[in-house]
Amino acid sequence: MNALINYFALLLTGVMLQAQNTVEVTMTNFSSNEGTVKVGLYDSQGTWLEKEYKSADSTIANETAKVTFIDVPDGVYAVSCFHDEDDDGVFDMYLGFMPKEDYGCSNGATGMFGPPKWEDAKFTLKKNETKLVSIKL
Ligand SMILES: [Ca+2]
Repeated sequence: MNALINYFALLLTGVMLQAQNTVEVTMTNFSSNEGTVKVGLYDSQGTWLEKEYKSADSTIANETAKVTFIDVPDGVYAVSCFHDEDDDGVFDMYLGFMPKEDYGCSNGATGMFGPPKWEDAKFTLKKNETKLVSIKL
C-alpha cells in the first residue's frame, strides 16, 4: 500500500514539475466569414513563420474566431494567423511578397517592410498560466 502511495506521489510531483500552459487566441475583425483561419504557435526565433510548434484551424463566425493551444511547456512563444479566405491552405501573396489575405500576430506585431518580427510578437509562458492572445486582423 505504501509503495502505491509513493508511486502516486511521484507521479503527481512529475506532473507538477512539468508546468503546462494554455494559450487562448481570439481573433477579430475578419473581413468575411469565408474560408478558415490558420493559426500557428511558434517556439523559437529560428522557426518563426517557418515551422509551427503547434497549429490549429478554425472556422469564422461573426467575423471572429478562437483557438486554444493546451499542454504548452514553459518558454517563449509567438502566434501568427492568417485568414485563408479561399480555403486553399496557402497564405496568398501578390507578386510573392504582398499579403493578399489578412493576417495578424501576437502583440499586434506587423511588418513594415517584410514579415512581422519575432521580437515584436513573442511572449513568455510559465507556471501553468493561461495566456490570452487577442489578434485584430
Ligand atoms: Ca489562401
